[in-house]
Amino acid sequence: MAKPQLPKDFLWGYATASYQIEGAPHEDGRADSIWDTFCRIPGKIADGTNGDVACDSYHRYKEDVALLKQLGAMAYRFSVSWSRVIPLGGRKDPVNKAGLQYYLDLIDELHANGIIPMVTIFHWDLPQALYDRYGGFLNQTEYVQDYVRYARVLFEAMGSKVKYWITYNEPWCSTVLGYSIGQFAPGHTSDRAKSSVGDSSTEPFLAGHNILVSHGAAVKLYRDEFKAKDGGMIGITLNGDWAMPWDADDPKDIEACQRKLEFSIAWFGDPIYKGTYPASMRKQLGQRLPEFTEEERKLVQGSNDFYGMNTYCANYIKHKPEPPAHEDFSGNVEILLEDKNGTPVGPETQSPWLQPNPQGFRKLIKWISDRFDRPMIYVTENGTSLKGENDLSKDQILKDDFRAEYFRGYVNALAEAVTHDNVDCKGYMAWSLMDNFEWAEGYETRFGVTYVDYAGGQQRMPKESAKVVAELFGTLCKA
Ligand code: GCO
Repeated sequence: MAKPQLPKDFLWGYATASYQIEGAPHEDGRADSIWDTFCRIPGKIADGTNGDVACDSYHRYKEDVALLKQLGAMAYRFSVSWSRVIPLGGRKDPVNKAGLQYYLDLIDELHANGIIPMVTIFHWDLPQALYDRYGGFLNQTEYVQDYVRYARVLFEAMGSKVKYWITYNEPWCSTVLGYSIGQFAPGHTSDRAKSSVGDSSTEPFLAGHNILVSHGAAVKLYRDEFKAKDGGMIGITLNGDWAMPWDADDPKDIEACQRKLEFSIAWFGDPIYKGTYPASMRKQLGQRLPEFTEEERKLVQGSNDFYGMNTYCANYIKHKPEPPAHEDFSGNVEILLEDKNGTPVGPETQSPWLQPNPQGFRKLIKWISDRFDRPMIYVTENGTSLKGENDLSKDQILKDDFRAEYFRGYVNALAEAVTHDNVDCKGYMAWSLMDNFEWAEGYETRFGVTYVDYAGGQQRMPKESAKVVAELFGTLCKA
């Protein structure tokens, strides 16, 4: 059997997101995003923190780029804060030149250091004004136009310098966690929101539908007006983790795994690659799942130049008795960390939902490749926290065995998938360049290959995993 390897021109690097690293929430004209306001609600963030300072990357972007260079990264995936660029968000609201300039400077700094930018247009931080005005994602007429205008501002300003565009990061999180159970901003649960149009069992699907249409509309704009001259690519990033049957001998658990993958990944992937929602979702949700009009379908189907894949772990999946609960978002399954015999998915980490399982990664990327007819894939996030990292000594943190081992497992599994499973993967962005604000989990949970000393002057110190990632790609990318 051929030795696992990756293409010579394989693009590897690191990912971050604006609200998780930038800080400076009100500097140079930036207005609140839904995450700024969400963090002010007592009890929403585990340690009561917020992104007001985070890694201070608004002021330290040159240091961040120097760090990327030091780590040998070829590419950097970052996101733009919409409310920095258009503080009030809407299509008639003014563009904030200073906010836009921050990203232009960052991109220039990356190019000056030979690092390729990959820009995420939206990574969860919706301008608060758009949620207040019309409920954000819930109002298709308003939202799609506002999003497309925001995308236009970025394409016009940065298009000649950016070859990789991602319309959305993980719409599943924005919809289910943000518009149903209230775990993520805007913490929308229909009973407390003025702007509700349904209830918390329908609104996530409506929000998801409108996100898909706005993605399609932005891709159309890019293809019509920018792609030929700028020569870039555009796609969406979807999240989902591998599903393994709780009882490997029970056909119902095996079927439940497929449903789980469909309710997370194919919910957004099928409309883009096949023009419809998955049959399992239509069956379970009936009229609560919107239908695509012909016009919407034309925008959405075929709208990916590449598939952005985020994944972290695997789960055991057990079927639940019929009928599904009304407020079910997972395909009527139970998500477990041990199988029937008590075998865990993998070792525990600091994140309750994350137990590493590298072979699950290989199976998942193959599942995605098969389901969507072998799309070009970029892994846009993959990484791990580790249990109790905050309580370790600096030396132990930098030694970083656990995370190093995670990347060995996952990157080798990726090379196996590319070499043996006919998967077309062209790049990999590890999450994350540095420790940062981990959303509802605050700063207790660290995901960086670089330690950030928040209290000690924001010093950045590369951990062992950063070295291991560079070595892995150095060895594997030789084809
Ligand atoms: C995600 C987020 C990241 C998280 C990471 C670890 O896309 O889920 O992009 O922002 O920090 O996944 O939980």
